[in-house]
Amino acid sequence: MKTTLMRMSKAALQLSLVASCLCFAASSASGATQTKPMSQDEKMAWFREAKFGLFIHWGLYAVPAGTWKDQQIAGIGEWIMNRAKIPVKEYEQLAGQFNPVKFNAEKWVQMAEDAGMKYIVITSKHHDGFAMYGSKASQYNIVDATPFKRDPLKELAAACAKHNIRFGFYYSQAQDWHEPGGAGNTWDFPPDAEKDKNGAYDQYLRNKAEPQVKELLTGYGPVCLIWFDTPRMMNKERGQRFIDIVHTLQPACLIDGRLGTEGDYRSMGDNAIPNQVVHEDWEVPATLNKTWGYKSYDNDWKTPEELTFKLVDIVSKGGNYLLNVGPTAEGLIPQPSQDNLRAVGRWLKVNGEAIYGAGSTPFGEELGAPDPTTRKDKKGNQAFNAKTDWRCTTKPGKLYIHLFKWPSGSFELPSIKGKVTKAYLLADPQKQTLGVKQNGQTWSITLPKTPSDKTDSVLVLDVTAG
Ligand code: JFZ
Repeated sequence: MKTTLMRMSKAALQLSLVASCLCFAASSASGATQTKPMSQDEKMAWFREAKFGLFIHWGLYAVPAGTWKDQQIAGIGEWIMNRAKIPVKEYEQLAGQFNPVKFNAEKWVQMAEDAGMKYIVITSKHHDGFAMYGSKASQYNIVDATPFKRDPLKELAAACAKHNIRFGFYYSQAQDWHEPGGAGNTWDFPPDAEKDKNGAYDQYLRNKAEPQVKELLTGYGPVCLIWFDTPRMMNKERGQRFIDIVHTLQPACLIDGRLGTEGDYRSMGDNAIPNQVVHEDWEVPATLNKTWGYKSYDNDWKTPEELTFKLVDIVSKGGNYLLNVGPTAEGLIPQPSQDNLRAVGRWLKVNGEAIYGAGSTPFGEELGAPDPTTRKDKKGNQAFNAKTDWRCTTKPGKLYIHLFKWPSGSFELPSIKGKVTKAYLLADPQKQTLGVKQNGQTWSITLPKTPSDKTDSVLVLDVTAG
């Protein structure tokens, strides 16, 4: 070791010290040591604690904002190139108009923090193929192709590090409508099946997608996860190449459930909250209105009450909520998005103990039940009659009963094996004990007349193991 050190030039030595510090920083952030590989539980620990993340869909599609040549284009905003079948040469012109001078990484991250969100996932490249960071692998990127010239992902990475919020990237690995070999663009280029067979798709993967994922994993500090999506033509071997890149460069980085081959957790369908508890790691990506990328005329906002219910509902079923904003081409997060998220954050400030790191419900009857008839839901599955009066989240020795409908007089707890030793409202700074009556294995908790929160009053029950 000594001789090797001596043989190294001063510059090389400095470089290697920097490299080892970076490596240590990256792994210590997630609790691993360099010698012992992380267990899956260690790797998932932050995700299981976090529960609530901010998704950001931001790209050139924010410029047309849902309207192309005076026509409002139906569907989600970031799909406008595809829905309006805009030729690559025309869509590329948007880059020259993209100058989000009001973008302020600090403000975005502060908003996520105010909302009580613990991680941020931003589109580094969506299906339109435009990289929202300074990429060496493709000139079609925000630094080289827009008047803005800045790398917002660098600025966000720094702000996240400062605020102790984890940072990850959405990356569209398969669909790339800008490249002849990428999947999805059949209006400028041949059908996908042809690209698959003639090698164009693999060429795109090797020359653009794989190098770009490497860039994202080397230039932006610790990356908490990569959110791959729509795995068209992603077979096991192609998926494995991405897995190898992630594992080699940042072993602690999680892979979502849409790579096309197994990831670290399950990604549910968009806005699709399961009816029952799911006993594995999972996440629901969801919108605040009806679009991911900004659309100027989509004002169909979910209310703070709905968002709080969905967050609690998801946590009570064992999952994470990744909730999206679509910033404008000026670089601003729409005000209703900010207001509604901050309202959820105010509830979390008081009630976060019942969310962060909390586990799923031990009950289930409060979630609802399958419809007894043969009625089908919109997706053709057996209809489910959801109930919304209350939900339950848990921690060792604690049941958190989320009361969305305040019962008059008392709350009746379904059968449990253990004993309730104390009951109080989470919003009560004095933790004043509420009356508890046992009737066999069920329990009745006496409640005050008025709820402690107009949306979700959390009743805490200290319980002994049965
Ligand atoms: C995708 C993207 O195409 C879309 O633009 C957005 O980024 C969203 C988060 O993900 O679309 C999907 C992918 C999967 C499902 C639905 C929409 N799904 O499994 O239900």
